[in-house]
Amino acid sequence: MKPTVFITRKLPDKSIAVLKDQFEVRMWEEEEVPVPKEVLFAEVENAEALFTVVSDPVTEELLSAGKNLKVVANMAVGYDNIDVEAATKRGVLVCNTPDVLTETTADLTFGLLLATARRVVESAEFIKQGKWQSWSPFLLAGHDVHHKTIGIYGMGKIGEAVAQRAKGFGMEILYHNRTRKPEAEKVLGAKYCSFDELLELSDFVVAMAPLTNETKHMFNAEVFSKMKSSAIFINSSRGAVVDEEALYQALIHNVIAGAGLDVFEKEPISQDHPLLSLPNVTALPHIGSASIETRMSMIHICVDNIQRILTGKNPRTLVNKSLLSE
Ligand code: 8YV
Repeated sequence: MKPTVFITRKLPDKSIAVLKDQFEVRMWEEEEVPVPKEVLFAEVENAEALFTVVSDPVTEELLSAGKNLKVVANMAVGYDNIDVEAATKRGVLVCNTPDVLTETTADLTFGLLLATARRVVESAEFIKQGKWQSWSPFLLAGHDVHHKTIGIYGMGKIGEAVAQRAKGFGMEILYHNRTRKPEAEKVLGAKYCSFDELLELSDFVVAMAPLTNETKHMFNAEVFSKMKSSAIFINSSRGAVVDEEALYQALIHNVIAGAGLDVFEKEPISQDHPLLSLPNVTALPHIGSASIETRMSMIHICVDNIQRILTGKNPRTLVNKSLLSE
């Protein structure tokens, strides 16, 4: 019998042809509705490989149901949706998709920064709604980006790619990270500083950190109160690094000037989410890596990893690396 692969989202046929040739491929086909829990559990019971996205919680309970599971291939660089410890305990390989999405996510992050500072979305709505009656000096005037100070919290690969873009805009680049990044300091002129200094000095504070127990809700009321009142906060990493209620309060009380958000604590958010009611918030539906080229590359890595693992080879990318060295 061929090993079974279960895919939780509808993918283009041609992108999974390699899997279809060799394995029994089952896929949740509905694009508007996520796979229901009971269907997911029933599918995982018979699967050797599971193809997931970040909005699929891969819990210890799900992993226990997957008695034959060998691999979870997550179509994302982040894997906070997966209980990696539970997977490792069961010998299940967890694969992600690093590198291929770095530049694409940095483009979106910088675009979100520009859009928020220069009120691009608001201005586009304004003209479409027929509100452009006359010219006035401060009509939809925003704030400059060039030559301002950007503070990047989390200088991983995407953080560095954002810094590269900031350099092109003549910005002063500050960063805070668990470890120093000599290359970014040398090549991009980025300056390492404490988290508090970053908050106090930056015109744009960009959250680029993965979601962990340490980073959860780290952007809270106290943190927002340390930022400039003219600061714009940008988040395209994970929603839960922010205390959303604290951000809402900071925005309505002018503690900070605006926010550009590609991610939210519980996605998808509904239209009545309080942050969506604020004119100084630019909100996007988690599209950081969403270019056709990059999404195809991400699928390709997942497919390749599944194919390799189910045929006894090592994957190209692996999160729980200890499993291969045993
Ligand atoms: C995912 C992401 O592609 O890579 C990540 O960590 O958040 C996105 O790029 C998307 O959320 C689907 O899993």
